Amino acid sequence: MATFTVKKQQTKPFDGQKPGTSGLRKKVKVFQQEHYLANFVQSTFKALPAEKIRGSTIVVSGDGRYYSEDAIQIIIKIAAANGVGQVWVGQDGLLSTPAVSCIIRDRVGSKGEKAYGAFILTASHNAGGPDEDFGIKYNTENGGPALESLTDKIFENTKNIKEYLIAEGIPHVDIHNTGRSTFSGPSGEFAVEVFDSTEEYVNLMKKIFDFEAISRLLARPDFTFCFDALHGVAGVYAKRIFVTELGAAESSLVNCVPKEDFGGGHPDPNLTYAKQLVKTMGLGSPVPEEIPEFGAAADGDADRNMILGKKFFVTPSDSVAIIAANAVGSIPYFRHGLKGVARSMPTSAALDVVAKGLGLRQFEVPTGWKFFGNLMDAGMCSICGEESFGTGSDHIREKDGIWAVLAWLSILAYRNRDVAADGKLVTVEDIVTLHWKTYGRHYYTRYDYENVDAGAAKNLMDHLVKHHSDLDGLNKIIKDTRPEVAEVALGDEFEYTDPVDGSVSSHQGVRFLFKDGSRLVFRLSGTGSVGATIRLYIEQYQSDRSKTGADAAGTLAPLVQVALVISKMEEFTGRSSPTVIT
Ligand code: G16
Repeated sequence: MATFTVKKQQTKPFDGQKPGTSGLRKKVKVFQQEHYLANFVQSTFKALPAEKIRGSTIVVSGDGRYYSEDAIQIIIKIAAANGVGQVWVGQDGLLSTPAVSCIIRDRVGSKGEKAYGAFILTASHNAGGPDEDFGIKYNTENGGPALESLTDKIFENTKNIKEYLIAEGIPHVDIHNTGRSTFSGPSGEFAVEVFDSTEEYVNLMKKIFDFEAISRLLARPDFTFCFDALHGVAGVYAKRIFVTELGAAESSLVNCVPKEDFGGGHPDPNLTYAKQLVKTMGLGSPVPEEIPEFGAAADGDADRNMILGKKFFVTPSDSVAIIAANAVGSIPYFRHGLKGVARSMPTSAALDVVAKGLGLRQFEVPTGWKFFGNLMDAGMCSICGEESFGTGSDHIREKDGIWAVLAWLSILAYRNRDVAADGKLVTVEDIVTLHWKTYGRHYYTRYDYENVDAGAAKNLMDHLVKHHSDLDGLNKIIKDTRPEVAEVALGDEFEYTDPVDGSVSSHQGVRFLFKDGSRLVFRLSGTGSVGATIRLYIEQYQSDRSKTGADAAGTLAPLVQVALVISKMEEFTGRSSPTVIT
């Protein structure tokens, strides 16, 4: 057994190591600076109780993006030096974000240990490669992202760090073959265990869903299926679940080999970046002759998802509402009912209408999956979702792309359980349009202005807040711009008081709530790595069941125009159009 010693390495603080909406995301070149990653990891260990770290098990893995293997080796050495007992690594360093959450909650090691926390190496949907992004985030014992109280402590530590602990004598650990390597250090044995990345997660999915029912759906000659992993880590799980377990054709999987640069693409499952899938599903041009009935994509770390039907896009806000409305009958895990539902503030209120209809508790939280964790731990919420293509449930404490696809396949399987009288398949579009007829429709779109000058973005937000103190003036501007748009009834900055621990999160987005229920929300993204990204969320509710089939872009055009005028978007940013529309 190799032995190691602990060295105190002198270092200096780096600016800007503040974790964003979901961890620290920067260009690879920033992370490659000597001591940069080590500083952040040491600052994290220092923010955690020493007695919990001593002898603990920590998971370290991610979406396999460029720099992951180097980062895993560094973290192993710092963990050993800080007294961690063992590090669990998914084979090849791969674990999706939802699989990490599952591993923390469910995996029991050979000696009966459970994981205490995890470093997830991902910048999610951001591009990868030597000139692109890397990221790291810490997840806690409940399997969810660290709460603000912890990330604030980590950030404080990064500002004062003078030294970190690192093990000397641990060689490069093989993370490509499963097995256990042990080392002897000053405080006893330290181990690195490399294990199959899919097993626990697949077992969990089998407990939640009726795999036989989904297999029967996939076997129908009139049901065709397509899944695009955008070269992210979802490919590993997709092969095992959709092909091996559920019998889908291998050819239904595209871009399912994980690549460290995501094949040069942007692993973001939306209408702009999932170009190949969008085309396959008949939403681009030219329209293919054969279009699958169901298409889905996931992002780099497989926590986001996009659901498409034949020539049909399901907005993420509708997706979570529809899953909630259909869960009890379609998904065995929910057969005893839902404890409640939750959405992030900018997500459309489609979920609220379902909650009201079903008599469920409903919560509106700030953007960031971490805010759902407390509700779930307290047994207050079963299903939640975000407009940013995140959907999930209390089976883990992260959003879950593969879970969302299985949820949709379950709903389709349930709706098609008996062959319809006319023999026709109930499609994704049928399910969504029926939902609108039952609950009304929230027309919804999001405009992103990416990589805007940070100062200009701040000035725009300050300008918007000023409108709050002069609603009469604001309503005059609106009337002059588009008289058909309703008046603003309330303007504020969203503030959330966590009903479980009472913590308060302020400045979580600038809101304009209109008298007819429409909403405009402006936020600065917390997940970019350069400059600022302004997000503009636009929503209009149509309760008249006969008017739910209109074109979304046309319906929302007046409200969009109002948003651009009241924000002076072009004046502040110099941008005449957004970089991404979803
Ligand atoms: C993260 C969070 C999500 C959040 C999203 C968007 O997702 O986990 O809860 O909705 O960022 O954040 P922003 O609007 O601040 O960019 P991911 O998939 O990037 O980890």
